[in-house]
Amino acid sequence: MPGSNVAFNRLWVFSDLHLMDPGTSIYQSFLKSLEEPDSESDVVVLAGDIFDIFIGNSGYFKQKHAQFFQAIEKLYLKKVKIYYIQGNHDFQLEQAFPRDSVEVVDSELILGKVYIAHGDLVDQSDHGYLLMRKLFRSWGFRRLLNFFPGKAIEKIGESIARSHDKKEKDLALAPGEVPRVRPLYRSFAEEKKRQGFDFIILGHCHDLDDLQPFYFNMGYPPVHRQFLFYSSESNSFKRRVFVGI
Ligand SMILES: [Mn+2]
Repeated sequence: MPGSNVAFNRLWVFSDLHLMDPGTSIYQSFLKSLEEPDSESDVVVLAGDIFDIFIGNSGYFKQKHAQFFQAIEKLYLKKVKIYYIQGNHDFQLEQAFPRDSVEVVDSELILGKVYIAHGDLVDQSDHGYLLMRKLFRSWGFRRLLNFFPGKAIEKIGESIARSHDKKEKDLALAPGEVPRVRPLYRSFAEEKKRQGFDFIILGHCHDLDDLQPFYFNMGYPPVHRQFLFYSSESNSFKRRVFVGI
């Protein structure tokens, strides 16, 4: 399992930012947050859907997100350990980062007693999505990506992701209504707790939810403006607010 034996004092978890334009305040605030980790006992986990679309390793995405790649390089030079758990908007990233700088993880990451996943595998009843996921992460799809320029991949990816998101939004919630998937995520977290994990972090469903002190869903940062921070000193996860957005 990726990451199992990593020792750390501080841990930052980001997901579901759905970044598009580097000119936006959430993008800049995220980059600002990446300036804080500064030693080999710090870990940064990018837990999927950091970008609205980032597929494969084409120069197009690297150029568009040059500021992000610079931030990653700075962290790497400070010996901060970085994991990227792929999401359903950002995948096929195995070759996207300079060697050794970022460890790309397929679906789940275990850091001692901490379990982190994007969360797109929690709802096992969504067979259509699960099949699509398998296809998009296949070797054959990776080969196919090589024939398309990054700009085209972005366009195609956006329309596929939109259709999936739209399906979810069709089930739009009334104020105060509990999302359909919330019990699924909670029982997934409770099962991981029974397996011995102290903390379970999930994203993907954009439901800002927690079962204190062990389960946290990342919510939807463009609306909720938050990420998660852990320190071994407090041995707890706290929600932190993105500044300036
Ligand atoms: Mn997702």
